[in-house]
Amino acid sequence: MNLTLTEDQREFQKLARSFLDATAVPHRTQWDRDEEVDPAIIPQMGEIGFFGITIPEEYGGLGGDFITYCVGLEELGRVDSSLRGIVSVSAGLVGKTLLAHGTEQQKQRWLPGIASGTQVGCFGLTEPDNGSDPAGLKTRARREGAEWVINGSKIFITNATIADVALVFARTGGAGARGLSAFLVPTDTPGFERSLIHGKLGLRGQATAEMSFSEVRVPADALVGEEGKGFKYAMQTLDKGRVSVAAGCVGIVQGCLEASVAYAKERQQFGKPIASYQLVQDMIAEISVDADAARLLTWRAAALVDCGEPFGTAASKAKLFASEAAVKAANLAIQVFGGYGYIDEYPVQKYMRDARVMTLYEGTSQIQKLLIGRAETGISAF
Ligand code: COS
Repeated sequence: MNLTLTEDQREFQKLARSFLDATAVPHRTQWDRDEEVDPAIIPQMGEIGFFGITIPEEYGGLGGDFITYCVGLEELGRVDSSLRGIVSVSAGLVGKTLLAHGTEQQKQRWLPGIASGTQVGCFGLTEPDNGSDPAGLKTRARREGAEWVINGSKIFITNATIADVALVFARTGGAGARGLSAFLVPTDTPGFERSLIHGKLGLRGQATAEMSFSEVRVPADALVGEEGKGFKYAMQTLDKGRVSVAAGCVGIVQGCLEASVAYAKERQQFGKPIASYQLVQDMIAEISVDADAARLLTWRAAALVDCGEPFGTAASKAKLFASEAAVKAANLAIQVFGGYGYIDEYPVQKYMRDARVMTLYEGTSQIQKLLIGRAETGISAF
């Protein structure tokens, strides 16, 4: 595994950083207050390549590798995790499931739009009663002639209100993991309602919503892959999703580091910059080591993806470590900033609020530990 970036990856990092510094940094506080990023930035991010990095050229993407994708997500996380989430869900969870299991027609229909950021996808797995345990989800799809008819509801769905298409997991068979199937449902299908969730602690610029399905009819060819394989597809996709969350968390840690260093060198107390105090350097050193450790775990998982080797446990380790590191780094950064860290003139309180969900979604820290524990012992504790 290469521990440094290639020339091309560095170029992409530079491009991503300068784009985000110019178009997102000046607005992220206002987007956070307004609970909405400017939707115009989504196709602009598409032009830079954030959505299309790992989508093959024949579907309008760049055909790049997973490490480059992680580099892009780190830069997004460094600036605004709401933007990172929009990309991770649309290009990642939806795009990657389609690439792996969609028909040629489904790929042609949706991937070019997703790759360019002119169309957005959302991933409908979580339900009000099923978060950590998606095998028990209750949304149903029944077959009627040439159609599937979907009934049920989903919650905490990133992108739901801005999405053109939802990848919906629904029960087509009996109880448990083998009874689930995946469907592509255009969001303008009659009976499909979405309602925005307000008042989130973080990720405020990103649309998070409930979705409900009342006799929603889709054609037979809306089924993705094979009937009864939906749980497996969701788990495979979430393995990659966890690497992408980890990459976004690396960005949060890096952002906390850069903000803390800059502030500590400028802020004077007792007649000298606070960066000259050992206890402040202690906090900066903690954040710095965590940034490197989280990045290396993330790149290791991404490198395994690129080599086509098993990466699920590496993904869980990266996601567990990086998400916990992001919460810790944001907390330390606020400590470095003192009272100024508590107001939104500076980014560190937003890092704290955005980081907090990272240990919850795409598998809680506890789920990651159980997956790592199962891989180590061969014994399932759930
Ligand atoms: N890749 C491919 N297949 C997988 C898989 C993976 N990562 N994980 C499980 N499967 C398969 C298993 O091989 C098994 O297949 P068979 O029925 O053919 O044997 C099937 O799926 C059931 O697996 P398992 O028994 O492990 O399922 P569980 O219900 O015990 O899964 C965990 C438990 C905790 C792993 C799972 O429910 C999970 O990851 N939960 C967290 C979900 C999550 O992240 N939610 C947040 C969503 S935010 S979008």
